[in-house]
Amino acid sequence: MDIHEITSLIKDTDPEIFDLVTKEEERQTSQIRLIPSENYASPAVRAALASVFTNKYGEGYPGRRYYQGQVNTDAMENMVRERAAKVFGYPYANVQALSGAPANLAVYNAFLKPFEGRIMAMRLDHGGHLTHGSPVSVTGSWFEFLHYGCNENDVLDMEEIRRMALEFKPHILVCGYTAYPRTIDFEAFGEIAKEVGAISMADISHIAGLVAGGAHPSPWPHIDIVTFTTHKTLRGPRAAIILSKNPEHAEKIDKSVFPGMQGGPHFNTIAAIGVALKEADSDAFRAYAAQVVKNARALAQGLKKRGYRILSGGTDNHLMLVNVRSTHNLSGKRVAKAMEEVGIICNFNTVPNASDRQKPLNPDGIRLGTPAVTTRGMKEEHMDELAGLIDRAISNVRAGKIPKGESHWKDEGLVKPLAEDVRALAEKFPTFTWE
Ligand code: DSN
Repeated sequence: MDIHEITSLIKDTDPEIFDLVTKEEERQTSQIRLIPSENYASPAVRAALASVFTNKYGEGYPGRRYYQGQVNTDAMENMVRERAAKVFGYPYANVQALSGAPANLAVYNAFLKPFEGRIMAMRLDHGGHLTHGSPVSVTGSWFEFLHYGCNENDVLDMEEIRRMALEFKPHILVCGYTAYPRTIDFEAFGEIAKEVGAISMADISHIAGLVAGGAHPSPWPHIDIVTFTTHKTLRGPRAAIILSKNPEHAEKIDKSVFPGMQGGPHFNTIAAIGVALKEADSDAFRAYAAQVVKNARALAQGLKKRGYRILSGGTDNHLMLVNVRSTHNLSGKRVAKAMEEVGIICNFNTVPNASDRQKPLNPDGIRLGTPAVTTRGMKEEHMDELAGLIDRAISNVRAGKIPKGESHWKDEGLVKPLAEDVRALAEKFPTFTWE
């Protein structure tokens, strides 16, 4: 039985959900997905999610559960922890956090008391994350945050970060971002943390697959605690891993995840993490990770030569930010919506050094990434073709206020042929291609 047959089991029981699953599969196949935090999990990962492990409860950790019947779950969770440790080179791994936000909160909760802890992290509108102390996240109200940002060249200034850390004296210094296109200097972050007596933490959710595949430097041995989601470049299920270097930290983190923040682990998801880690520990995955970066560089280059402003001038990883307000007088939101109409899916995003019109829901930029298209087998030459398609879409979007009921396209006649060309490129690359 293949994954499509498993999906078809939904049909008789629940035709409405089956219909939406089928439509979503068609959408993911026919459109070009450039959201850098999305990917295509393999059929094996998806099959593990659908496995009998979903039927089992098991609060606690292997060998220390509150339920009987753990012979297979204990063996499986231990195996997944060992795989995580092997792939990332850290001795301790917690694989129970349900996703990235609870993983980050679990780390803060492991080491700090609410209303007493000081944390330093990147500001959200420069590429941080909600859980890095945004005022709308509990992290921002439970802990005192100081935020650093990018300099006028859209990159991190390690001297400035060091100066801020010496003054603020954080208990935890966070690096790792959701919208930063450049290599993170984990060694420099680790040294600053040591100098100020902080725990260093890296949220490598976006680049976990690149680290696993050797396409981005590893946080090991510079960073104390590493958190990441497993579904982005790592191409696993929607879940998270927390790595640590020393046994005291590992014990505190385990206690903070359970019983501190969660009940029973999702064993089917943990099994799927295991499958993803096994896939990641392969030459095929290392080639994939390298290709993700090559493709991102080629896409950035293709857009640059067509006159687009790529923040920081390019990319070292899987993503790029494009400031469309500065070149086309368009908001990122209008561009992202226009691109969706022709089948290219990205997300609008705040950018550093923005105009004074930038707001979170109406930012100056869009964020593009290559993990999903690379899984489909696209290479550098297709990135140039894609840049051309993106340019045809953006060049046809009207700037300024559009009267109600009027199209946001300059020429509506150009939309259908463009959508057909996007679909034709997408359909040349079936999903789940491995090479
Ligand atoms: N910040 C989200 C993203 O990068 O898409 C994930 O939490």
